[in-house]
Amino acid sequence: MRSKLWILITALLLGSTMSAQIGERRKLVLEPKATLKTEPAAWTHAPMVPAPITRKEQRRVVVNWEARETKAEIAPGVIYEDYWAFEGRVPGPVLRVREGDLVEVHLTNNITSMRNHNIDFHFVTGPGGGASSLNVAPGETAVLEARALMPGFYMFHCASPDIPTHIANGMFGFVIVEPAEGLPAADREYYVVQHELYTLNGNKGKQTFSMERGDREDAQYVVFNGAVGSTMGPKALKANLGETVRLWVGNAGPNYISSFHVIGQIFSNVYREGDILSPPGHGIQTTLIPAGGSAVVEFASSVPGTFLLVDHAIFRLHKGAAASIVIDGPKNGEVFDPVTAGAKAMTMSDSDHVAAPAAHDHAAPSMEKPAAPPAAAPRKTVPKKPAKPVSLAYPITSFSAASFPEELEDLKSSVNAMSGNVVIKMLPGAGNYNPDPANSYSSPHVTVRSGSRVTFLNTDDMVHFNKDDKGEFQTPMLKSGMAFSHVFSKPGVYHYTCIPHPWMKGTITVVK
Ligand SMILES: [Cu+2]
Repeated sequence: MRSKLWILITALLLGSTMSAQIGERRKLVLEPKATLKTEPAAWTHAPMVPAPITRKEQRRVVVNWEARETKAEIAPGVIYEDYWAFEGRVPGPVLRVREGDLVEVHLTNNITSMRNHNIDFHFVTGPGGGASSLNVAPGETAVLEARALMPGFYMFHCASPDIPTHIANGMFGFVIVEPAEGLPAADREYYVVQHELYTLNGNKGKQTFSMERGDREDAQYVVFNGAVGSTMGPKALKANLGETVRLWVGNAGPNYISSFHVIGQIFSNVYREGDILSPPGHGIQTTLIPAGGSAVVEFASSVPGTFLLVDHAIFRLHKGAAASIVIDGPKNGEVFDPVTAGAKAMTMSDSDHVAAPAAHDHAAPSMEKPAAPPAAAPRKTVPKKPAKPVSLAYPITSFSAASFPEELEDLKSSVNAMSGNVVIKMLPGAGNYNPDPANSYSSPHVTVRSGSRVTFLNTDDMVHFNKDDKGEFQTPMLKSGMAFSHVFSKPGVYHYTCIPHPWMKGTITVVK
């Protein structure tokens, strides 16, 4: 009797140990297919995300997608001729379903395609993730029904041979499978996908896929949402101060792991690898996203500004791996206070290059503010004469013509005039990587007559200094609001670049 009891206790203990090791299995009772109501599936193009699902029952959701071989501008002036896309865009759509839903996918391959295409859905339990069932020749349509069994944020991609080529050329998208109980609310949700492109070279014009570069894992471009600069400037993501921003971040690869980071933000929640069932990690600066995987990150900014989304394998910035989010709202000096407003950046200043007056927002010094160094600590070096007597730098406190120093009257002149003087503005945001010089300078390429004065005027909030390839001129460090002029006497083509920001390139052509 007693031994039987012990066997029972041991069995119970073993049983509990086993279930602990296995972990909690999620219970999902599937409603029979025949009883499910049917509705069109909710999907969007990047960077938008379909609204959260509020219904409480399983449905049959119908997706009608088309695979098409197309082309797109992947960087300024670079037309990629091998963009193969779901629903005409790279990345492909993000679909949002609920756990237990039956997803009915109709995939049509456009009649103009040159290849077969299909879809391997990572959310699908079944051979190939459905790829062989959905394999379609040009002009064909195939249908797959598959259940969303496990909540998560899943990639899908074409798995038609050669699989790497089809992924590299843009055939991917993502699926959100919401848990039956839903997700915590977020004020803003966006869909961002990183992937890299293997082109023959970085030249403008037509580009095609390079298998050799793909094999070497030597990408020419690393992009967010399909193209360099696709999610910057006027197309940046937007949110207000204090709003919870949830980014559904996919990494389509095909090769690179992403070290995803938002400069100037800390993720309050990270659902690593798209695991939205486990409690998220907190206080995370950078999260790894595997190729063919995802992460869901959240933050609520307590200060306004423009924040860059990057892959912190940071040289990829040069390949285009940047997007931005603009947080709108009033300044919050309690959290972030640029006390010296950039005055420290003038370490290379000399008496010819006077700093613009520091912008001071503060009526009274705060307790935390360190005492200002005496006389703003200008370096007491021997004032250097400008290398060329015709080159001068000026502080400009306002861009209104009335306040320009006499020598800068020419700022009013039109840009790129064949005769006379021109002004080249360093544009706001020029310090953020962008391969198109038109985003760095108001007129990156100018032609002037010999004897003309060319003025660089920094309207960006970062420091820039330019230099040409012939040793003709070098600007000092130009703070925001400062200008520098040089009179060109020798005809020639002067290629110039900003020393700290090498993508800021331009030419000054001087003719007789
Ligand atoms: Cu394909």
